[in-house]
Amino acid sequence: SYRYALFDMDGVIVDTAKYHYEAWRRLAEGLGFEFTMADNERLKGVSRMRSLEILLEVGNVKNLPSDRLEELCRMKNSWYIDYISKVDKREILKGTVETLTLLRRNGIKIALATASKNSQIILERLELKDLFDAIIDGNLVERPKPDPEVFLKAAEALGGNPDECVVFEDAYAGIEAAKKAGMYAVGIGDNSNLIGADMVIPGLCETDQILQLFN
Ligand code: B16
Ligand code: MG
Repeated sequence: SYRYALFDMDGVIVDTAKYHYEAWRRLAEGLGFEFTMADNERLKGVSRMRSLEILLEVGNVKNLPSDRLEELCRMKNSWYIDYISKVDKREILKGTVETLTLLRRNGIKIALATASKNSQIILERLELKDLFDAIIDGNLVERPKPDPEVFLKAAEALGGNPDECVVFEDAYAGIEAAKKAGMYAVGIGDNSNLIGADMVIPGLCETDQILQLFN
């Protein structure tokens, strides 16, 4: 049975997607095109540079030199950090603290497994750090989701085998990564976006259903 729980961050434990969107929208506006909320769906779970590539595709902006791409990523991130440096506990998604606390009480080891390079500041602001036995974020992985690296590293940090791990993910790229890692994948959100998940639930507020997986 399952002994380890791996949680994605953005969209699973905290509602940061809107800040990512606001920063990308601002960048697109500066470049002279519109970037909609529907376009933004494609960026979920995807690395910062890959997100920029998708955004530029939407705006039909081509052939920028790599130093310009780096500069645009830096601009986006500095706005994003401005936004998240003000977040507080109200932005923790419903059920997160209860579910993680109960899992811990049942002896389940817990890791954060996120593509974000900003996990430290977010966990500090939300005072969630103590709920995790290991934190693997975008600073520690080379290959972004859908590559399984982030989840394999998280399992290793907890001392578990992939087939003992359950992954909680809101992005299609993350579900793909979890399945490639050989783990059980729980999709968070809407069924239609999360093809391939072993189970889909609306959020971590489904505490009973989640705990059952570990019995
Ligand atoms: P950063 P997750 C992902 O976090 C986000 O879903 C994605 O939109 C973002 O581009 C990526 O982190 C990188 O984040 O720019 O903060 O390094 O869902 O894997 O927790
Ligand atoms: Mg996510």
